[in-house]
Amino acid sequence: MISVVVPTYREAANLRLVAEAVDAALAGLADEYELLFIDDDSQDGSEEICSELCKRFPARIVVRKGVRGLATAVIHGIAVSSGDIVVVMDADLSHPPSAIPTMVERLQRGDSDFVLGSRYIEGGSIHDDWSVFRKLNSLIPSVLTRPLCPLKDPMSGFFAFRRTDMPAAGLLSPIGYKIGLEIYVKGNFNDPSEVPIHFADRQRGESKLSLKEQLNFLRHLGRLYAYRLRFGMKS
Ligand SMILES: Nc1nc2c(ncn2[C@@H]2O[C@H](COP(=O)(O)OP(=O)(O)OP(=O)(O)O)[C@@H](O)[C@H]2O)c(=O)[nH]1
Ligand SMILES: [Mg+2]
Repeated sequence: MISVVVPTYREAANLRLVAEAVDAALAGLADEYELLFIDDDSQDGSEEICSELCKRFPARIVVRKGVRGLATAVIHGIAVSSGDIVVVMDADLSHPPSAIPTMVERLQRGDSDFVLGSRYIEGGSIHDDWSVFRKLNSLIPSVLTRPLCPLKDPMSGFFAFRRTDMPAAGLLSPIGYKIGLEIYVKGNFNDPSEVPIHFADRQRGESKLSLKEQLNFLRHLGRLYAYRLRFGMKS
């Protein structure tokens, strides 16, 4: 079974489109799938929309009350999902579900143990009207993480791995919005790989990426470096 874990906060306008696109990509595969929205009590109609969606798709919504945070939502979603393969993606349709079959196939064939949807390898792309600021905002953290990880787009929130390689919950100290990197650094991964994606800009709903989150990312990175210096560098 493939578990697709999608953190959501005020994504009511996107849920149906995500469910349809995931179903179009995965319904034909030999493995079954489940789609989990991990919602931080958005109160924007997301729950009602999901109760309709779950009649048509193997989808459900898990609502967390009194907590907020993308990273902890993803960890919670992984914990309550049940597939042997876990895929994490955003709800704003930036990540193309059509890439999931390739990601899953690599894991199943043993070609790779951590597969990332990547903007920055050959064949990958971003919308060509990104401002210089937005590009730097995406590239600088990638450069800062290079010693931790050989991947070209380590900030990507679109990744897949086998549940058995997930780091123990006690090892994780999620802050902020980049959890894929932490799972990679602390998990049992030796053969990471990237699948090129076109990263589509969000069309509906609002971005939750704030300056505070970006500063949090630097704190998070400091912790990951401390972890690696203690337990040895991986790459
Ligand atoms: N559960 C939960 N999900 C969140 C939270 N913050 C963001 N998300 C979800 O995480 C995903 C990524 O958030 P975005 O706002 O798109 O952040 P981003 O992709 O870095 O920024 P943009 O490029 O502006 O889209 C989306 O599916 C959000 O709904 C949160 O506090 N809790
Ligand atoms: Mg986004």
